Amino acid sequence: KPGPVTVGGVDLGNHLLLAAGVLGTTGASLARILDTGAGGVVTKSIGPVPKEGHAGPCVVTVDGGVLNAMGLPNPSSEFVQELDRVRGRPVVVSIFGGTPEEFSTVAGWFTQAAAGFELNVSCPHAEGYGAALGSDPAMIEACTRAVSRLDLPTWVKLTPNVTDIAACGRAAERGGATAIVAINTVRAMRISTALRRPVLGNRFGGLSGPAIFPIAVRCVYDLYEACSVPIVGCGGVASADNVVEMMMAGASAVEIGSAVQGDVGIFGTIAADLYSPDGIEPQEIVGCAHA
Ligand code: RRO
Repeated sequence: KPGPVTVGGVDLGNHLLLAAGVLGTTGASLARILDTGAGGVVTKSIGPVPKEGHAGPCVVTVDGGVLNAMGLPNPSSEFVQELDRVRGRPVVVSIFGGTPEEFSTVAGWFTQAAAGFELNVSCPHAEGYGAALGSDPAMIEACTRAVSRLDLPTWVKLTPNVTDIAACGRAAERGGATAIVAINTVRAMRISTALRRPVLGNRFGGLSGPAIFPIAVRCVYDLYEACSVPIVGCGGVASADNVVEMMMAGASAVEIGSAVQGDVGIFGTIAADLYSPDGIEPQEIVGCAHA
């Protein structure tokens, strides 16, 4: 059994967290995933106003992963009540906004309930919120500073849909980020040849799952060289060996999303493999592939 670990200011039960997404929309779901062996959980992203999300289909299984365009559905400030059920547990609240002021407003609602924040500057299909903001280092820095001011751990989740992810990581760090999370989904599209139209209602969306694991490893590797704060790896992780590989690239903790949809017991399974008596010592392998 691993001891507790602290990553980017957040005290975790182990190195494995639920990634932001649909499994983080209720307090009951977050509690259940913590009970299955996750060392921490990240909520579905919460924004400045309630949002219904895109018209369906919003989630489609494709070769190698899952394509989604949920459209940032969230209950906004009402979500605070959901967190009553997980008070005192390692819950990182994912937040988004279009401006530094909006990020600051949303974060302010959760200062009592959150163990820390994860700033979502990386949704690949969000009008006014995702792509433009997340590829602009000056905006990343300003939004990060608006939240890090509140003196809670401030993680910043980056998009892979940029030429220079290291520049985005350095910008978050200048803004006071306590950890960098990489990656959000990869901008992608599938077309139904039978229906002659895109499979997603929104036409394009974000790809997650095993197909993006090599992209995530490359991003974590780049960020580890560019940044001084810890890196949290995310993207296609589905096994203990994937966790070890992410750590060798430079991740101090790892988030799992799509693989949990297919197997709600996966945290217990991976933790049992990872922390077996003949398993690895995470503190010895983080970044070892850079030697
Ligand atoms: O809600 C979404 O459609 C969504 C978000 Br906020 C995100 O950050 N990443 C993603 O793939 N989908």
